Amino acid sequence: MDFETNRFFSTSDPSRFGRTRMISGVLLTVGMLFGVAPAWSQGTITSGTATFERIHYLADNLNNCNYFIDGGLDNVFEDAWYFRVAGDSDETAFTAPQTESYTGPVGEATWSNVASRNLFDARLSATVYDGSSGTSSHIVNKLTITNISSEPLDIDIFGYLDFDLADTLTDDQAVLLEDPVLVRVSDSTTFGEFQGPGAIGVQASDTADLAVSIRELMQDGLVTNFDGSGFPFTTGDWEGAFQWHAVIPPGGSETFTKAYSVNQGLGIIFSDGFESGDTSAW
Ligand SMILES: [Ca+2]
Ligand SMILES: [Ca+2]
Ligand SMILES: [Ca+2]
Ligand SMILES: [Ca+2]
Repeated sequence: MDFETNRFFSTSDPSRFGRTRMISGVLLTVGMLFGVAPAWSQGTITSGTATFERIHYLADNLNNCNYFIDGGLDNVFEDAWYFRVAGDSDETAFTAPQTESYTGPVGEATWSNVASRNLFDARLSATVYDGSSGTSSHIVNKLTITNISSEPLDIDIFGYLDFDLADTLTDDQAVLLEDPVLVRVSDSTTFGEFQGPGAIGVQASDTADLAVSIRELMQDGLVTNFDGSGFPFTTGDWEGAFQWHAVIPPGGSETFTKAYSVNQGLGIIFSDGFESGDTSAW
């Protein structure tokens, strides 16, 4: 009870509403009251009986996406991305994109001239895959950064995920299966994996612990580099993220992949060379 209370209006940023399970209409009203309602992107991608619903792109504690497997419970509270260009004093969130499309299993969003800095464009492609078993699925998110400047772009990318497996937020646990690129999260009924191929760092925390919460670290006014802390994660409201680093030449692009699954492993997906995975091996 206490942490729910504490999370509500717990920071100086009025957009950081505490986690609630209010209906979206109430949330929208509250957001409008404070004039900080994010762009309410709406889009759904599906594969078989797996559905991923994008509500908005910023992780703002308002539940920015839903991941339903076989018409059952939602498994994800928020999924978001951040960046930091060399020399920046803190990370910056990717907020509302300029374009969005949702067709079949594929959702795409684009950001042109991100943050009006004349440094880079971004494109996010998300593909959901139904699993081979009744209650399994995975989703692959690819964020492509294109350097539009005349200088090399030295950039760190952060891929964030707040699993609430089986739509219960206080009972998730997590371990690092492969440091720093593969995490296993589980509760008593459900497990999920979270993978960041090529990541240089990973970190986890409890969203209720504001001193170390990753969403707080992404806006704390300081440079944040992940150190692997937060594992093993004992029971709580797990959140985690990967960090990648790249130096992208003028005109060049680099793609960062963040994948996660429910009730199936992910390791084979990226080790067999096929993102759709060899389901016979799971
Ligand atoms: Ca959700
Ligand atoms: Ca749970
Ligand atoms: Ca920071
Ligand atoms: Ca969580």
